[in-house]
Amino acid sequence: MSSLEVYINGSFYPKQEAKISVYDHGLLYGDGVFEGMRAYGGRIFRLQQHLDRLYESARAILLEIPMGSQDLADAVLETLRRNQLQDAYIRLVVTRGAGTLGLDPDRTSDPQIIIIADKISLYPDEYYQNGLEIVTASTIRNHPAALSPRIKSLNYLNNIMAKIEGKLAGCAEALMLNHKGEVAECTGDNIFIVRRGRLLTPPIDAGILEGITRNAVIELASSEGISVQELSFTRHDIFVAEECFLTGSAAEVIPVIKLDRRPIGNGQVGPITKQLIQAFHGLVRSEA
Ligand code: PXG
Repeated sequence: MSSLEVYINGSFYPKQEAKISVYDHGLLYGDGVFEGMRAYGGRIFRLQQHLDRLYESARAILLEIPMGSQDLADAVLETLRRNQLQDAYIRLVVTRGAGTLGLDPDRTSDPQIIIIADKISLYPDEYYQNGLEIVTASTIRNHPAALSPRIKSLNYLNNIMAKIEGKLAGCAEALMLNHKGEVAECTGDNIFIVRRGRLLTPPIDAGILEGITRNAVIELASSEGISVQELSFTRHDIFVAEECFLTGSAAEVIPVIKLDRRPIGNGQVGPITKQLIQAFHGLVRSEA
C-alpha cells in the first residue's frame, strides 16, 4: 500500500513529509487540543460528538479553530477516503501554532489543524477474552482547579505518568483517582463497575473526560434494561464489585478482572460485561 497521507491545514502530505514548526506551541508547551476517534466500515463513530468536544476543548483554552465544524468534518472524511481506510483510528489535532519562545499564546499565529488516519492498533485479543489487570496509580488525575480534566488537551503527562506506573507493574492500564481519593478513570479509558446488578460509572464532576464511548454504553445499558447510574465511588466499591470494564474509542469495551492484584468478582469476565461488549459491536455496526 502507498504511504499514508496526513492532512495539515487543507493539504495532504506523505507521512514522512507531514511536518510542522518546532516553534509550534503545541510542541513547546502542549498548547493545543485533540480527538481520537474510530471509523467502522468507512464511517466515523459519533463524529459530531467528537467535533463538539474538540470545539469545547478549544474554547476552554481560548483557542479559535480557524475552520467551521462542517468543513472540519469534511476534512476528516476526506482523509479517511484518501487513505482508503474502512476501519481506522483517526487523530485530529489542533495546535496553538508557531510563535516566539515564551508562553504567551498571543504571540503565536496560524493554529495547525492535523488529521491522521491510520490502522487501529488494538489491545491483544487475549485481553478482550480474558480481561485486563489494572493497578491504582499514585499519580492522581488533574485537579480540576489546575486544569479541567474535561479538556482533551495536548498535555497528557499526568496520564502518561500513571500509564508508566501501570506498565512498571506489568499492567496495560492504570486506575487514576481524583484529588478526593475517589475513582476517576483510567489513563485513556473511562471505568464502569457492576455492583448488586447495577451498572455504576463516576459522574463528570468526579474529574473525568466525558467519554463518547462511555456515553454510548450508558445509552446501551438503558436500552438493554440494565440499571445504570453516574455515582462517585472508591476503590472499595471495585474490590467488592461483581464486574468491571473500561470504555474508550481505542479500546472500545474491555473487561477488567483484577485491580491491584485482587480479583474482581470471581476473577472472570462477567455476564453484563459480555452483554455490553456484544451490544457495543452491534451499535457500531448499525451506525456504520
Ligand atoms: N478518559 C481519558 C482521559 C481519555 O483520554 C477516554 C477517557 C475515553 O474517551 P472516548 O471519548 O474515547 O470514549 C479518553 C480518550 C490511546 C488514547 O492511545 C486514548 C484516549 C486518548 C488518547 C490516547 O489509547 N482516550
